[in-house]
Amino acid sequence: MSQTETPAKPTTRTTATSARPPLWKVILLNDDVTPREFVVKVLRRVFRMTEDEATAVMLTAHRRGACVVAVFTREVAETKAEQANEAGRRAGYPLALTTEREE
Ligand code: TYC
Repeated sequence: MSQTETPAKPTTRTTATSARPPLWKVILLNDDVTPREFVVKVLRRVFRMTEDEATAVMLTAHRRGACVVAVFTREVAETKAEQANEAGRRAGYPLALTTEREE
């Protein structure tokens, strides 16, 4: 390239115009009724967590009122939240998980 030529513009974008789908948080809400062990069991089954991971998430929700369990694409987040809610319903507990779009 000669001294007078302008270099080609870089083609790599640094800002996200993103082909990635938005992510959705699954949020576990505390309640006064659902037994701790039941919450842990459901988290382990639905979110494939270890005992320690599930216990940590359960305790955070218990102490702070809510805890982000994980993030997924919208459909996966909604399916998992519903599976956990359904498990609570079937057992007669008010276990509640919601989903929220990530910023
Ligand atoms: N607070 C419940 C109890 O004391 C346990 C619990 C924890 C319930 C987290 C829901 O998301 C929850 N038995």
